[in-house]
This record gives sequence, C-alpha cells and structure tokens, in this order.
Amino acid sequence: MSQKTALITGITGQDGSYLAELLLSMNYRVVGMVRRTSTINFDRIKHIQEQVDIVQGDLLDQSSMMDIVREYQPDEVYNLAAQSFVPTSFSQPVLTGEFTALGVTRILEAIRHVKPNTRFYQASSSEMFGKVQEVPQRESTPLYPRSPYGVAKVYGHWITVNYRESYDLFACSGILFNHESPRRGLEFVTHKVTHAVAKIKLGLQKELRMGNLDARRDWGFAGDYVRAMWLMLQQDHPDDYVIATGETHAVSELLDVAFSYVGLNYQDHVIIDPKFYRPAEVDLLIGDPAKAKKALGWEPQVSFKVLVHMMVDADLAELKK
Ligand code: NAP
Ligand code: G4F
Repeated sequence: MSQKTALITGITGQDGSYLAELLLSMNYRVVGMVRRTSTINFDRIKHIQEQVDIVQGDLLDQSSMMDIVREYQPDEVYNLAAQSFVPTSFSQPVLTGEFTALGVTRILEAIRHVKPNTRFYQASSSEMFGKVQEVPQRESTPLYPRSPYGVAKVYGHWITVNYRESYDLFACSGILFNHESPRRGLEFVTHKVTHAVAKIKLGLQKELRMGNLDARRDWGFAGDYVRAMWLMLQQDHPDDYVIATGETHAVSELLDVAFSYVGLNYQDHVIIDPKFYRPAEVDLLIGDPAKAKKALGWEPQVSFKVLVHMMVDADLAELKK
C-alpha cells in the first residue's frame, strides 16, 4: 500500500505531538503546520522533528492553508490548532473566534477547493456542552457553551457538519472531553497542580493559588485520545463521536490525589484566589463514550489516578534535572 500523508495543524501542541508519534509509528508521512514565531517552540516534538515535514502556515491566513493542501496533497487533515485556553478566550474573545471558529472554515475551504477527497478531523470540545442539558453528555445532547472558547468551538463543530452535508466532504468532529499528559500546558488545572506538587515536595514552592475547586471534569490521557481521532478517519462514513472516560472528578479530588501521592495534604498548601474564577463556569462534565466504543472499538486505557501520578512523576523528574 502506498504511504499516506497526514497534515496536522497544531503539531507543536499537546495533542499534535502525540498524534504525530502515532501516525509515524504507522508509517505515515507527517506534515506539521506551524505558525511563524520569533523563537522556535518545538519542545514537544523535538524527539521526532527529523521525521516530520514542518511547514509554515496560519489559521488566520487563507492562502497559506490553500498552498499547503496544494503542495502536500494530504490524505488526512487533523485540525488541532486553536486558542485552547478558556480564560484567554474571555480576555481575547475576537482573536479566539478568528482562530478557533473561522480558522476551521478556512481549512475546510482549502480542502473543498483543492483536494475534496481529503479526510478531515475537527477538534471539537466538551466545552460546547457548557451548562449541561443532560447527564452524561452524548453526541445528541443540546449545546450550551459558557465561554467565547466554547462558542467558537460550537461554530467549528457545526461548520464541519455543514461542509459534510453540503459538499459531501469526509469531515468528522471528535467531541473530546478534557485530556491531559506530562505535555499539557502549565496553565491548565491538572498540570498547574502536579507541577506545584512537585515543586512543594522539593521545597521550591510553598503555596498554590487556585480557583473553583468544585468544578467537575471527565479527565483522560491524551495518548489514548489521539488514537480515537485516527480511528474516526478510518471508518466507511464520516460521523461525530464523544470521546471520554465516563467518570467525573472534582478539582478538589485532583488536588487530593496529587498531593497525597507525595505524602502531603493539599489543605496545608492551597489558597483560594478569586483571580482564577471565570465569568461563567462549566460546573460538571461527564461524557458517554458508548458510540465510540461500539463503532470505533475505542476504550481509554489510563485511569484518572494513574494519569495524575504519571504527571507528578514527570514533573518531579523534570525539576530534579
Ligand atoms: P494546545 O496544546 O493549546 O495546542 C494548540 C496548538 O494550536 C499549538 O500547536 C498552537 O501553536 C496552535 N495554534 C494556535 N493558534 C494557531 C494559529 N493561528 N495558526 C496555527 N496554529 C495555531 O492544545 P491541545 O490540548 O493539544 O488541543 C488540541 C485541540 O483540541 C485544540 O483545538 C483544543 O481546543 C482541542 N481540545 C482540547 C482538549 C483537551 O482537553 N486538551 C479537549 C477538547 C478539545 P503554538 O505552539 O505556536 O502556540
Ligand atoms: O484545566 P482547565 O483550564 O480546562 P477547561 O477549562 O476545562 O478546558 C480544557 O478542556 C476543554 C475540554 O472540556 C478543552 F476544550 C479546552 O481547550 C481545555 O483543554 O480548567 C478545568 C477546571 C475549570 O472548571 C476551572 O475553573 O478547573 C477549574 N480551576 C480551578 N482552579 C482552574 C483553576 N483552572 C485553571 N486553569 N487554573 C486554576 O487555578
């Protein structure tokens, strides 16, 4: 069989790095789109950089997307690039809409005009469920986003469905619940906590300032979730799937699991700081991955506790270097 080519937008991000590793292990030619920066920011992909074709492009720039699709003729496109941090979407709502919402249309337009048989994956999010209308959340649950990020993802989700129905594109939307790893950005709550735990354990930090400890999330491991993205594009028909563990945990449980792993009590170190509260909160997320299990044969492999311990271990090892 001839070698397949996959284009990944957002290859320098958490998911992009795991997906690139997975596709390389299956003998894909991997093309990674990166935006121009004044300093290179390839930390998460430095171990595979030699095996990947890096190309400059930006979700804000239509012609760069067209040129990349024309030049590389990808069989599959994974659109992972986005402004992905919810608090930043409140402070930069217009930019978030440009990247996270309209960026999806730009890449779909490039595919439609240049190579319409390309298979397309859109990184949709459980943030679209926001103020949840059903528990657990599944593909048919009505959307009620609670942040400019969530609103932008709803646009990205529906434009993907619309291009599938209007132009017969093989376009899938993966509605992924929170997924984490040692490569997670440090501002997200899991990595903020595990990094602080490691620093406190090593005597490098004393306290940890946090926001809402009652929020609940369905947290899985990013390495498991990129497998689901690939599986969606291997099916006979394009469709949308919820990818989740089916378990929910409060931020306070995350603190408890992480601090107690190194023999500490989180209540001795955590201080609530209203600065980390959001203008509108998503209180409870818990996904029902039944459709993905049945149709894709996908199952998460890493439990919540193993995930948190993995992240604390990685932070301890990194800080001891
Ligand atoms: P991430 O670590 O924040 O990575 C985002 C990527 O997007 C980075 O490579 C970033 O490049 C790139 N990017 C941002 N703006 C861009 C632009 N204008 N043009 C080109 N590239 C741009 O995010 P992640 O956790 O890997 O998530 C991947 C995708 O899944 C995102 O779309 C996110 O919204 C979505 N998602 C994530 C989760 C989750 O829990 N992780 C759940 C549901 C959905 P730089 O390195 O240059 O910043
Ligand atoms: O880790 P978070 O910042 O992730 P959030 O907002 O759930 O978004 C992540 O998951 C989405 C999928 O549902 C993705 F689409 C999105 O791109 C991103 O990857 O916050 C999780 C929860 C929130 O309820 C927040 O209020 O943790 C709460 N929290 C409490 N204290 C905190 C903090 N979050 C952060 N980042 N920092 C805190 O100090």
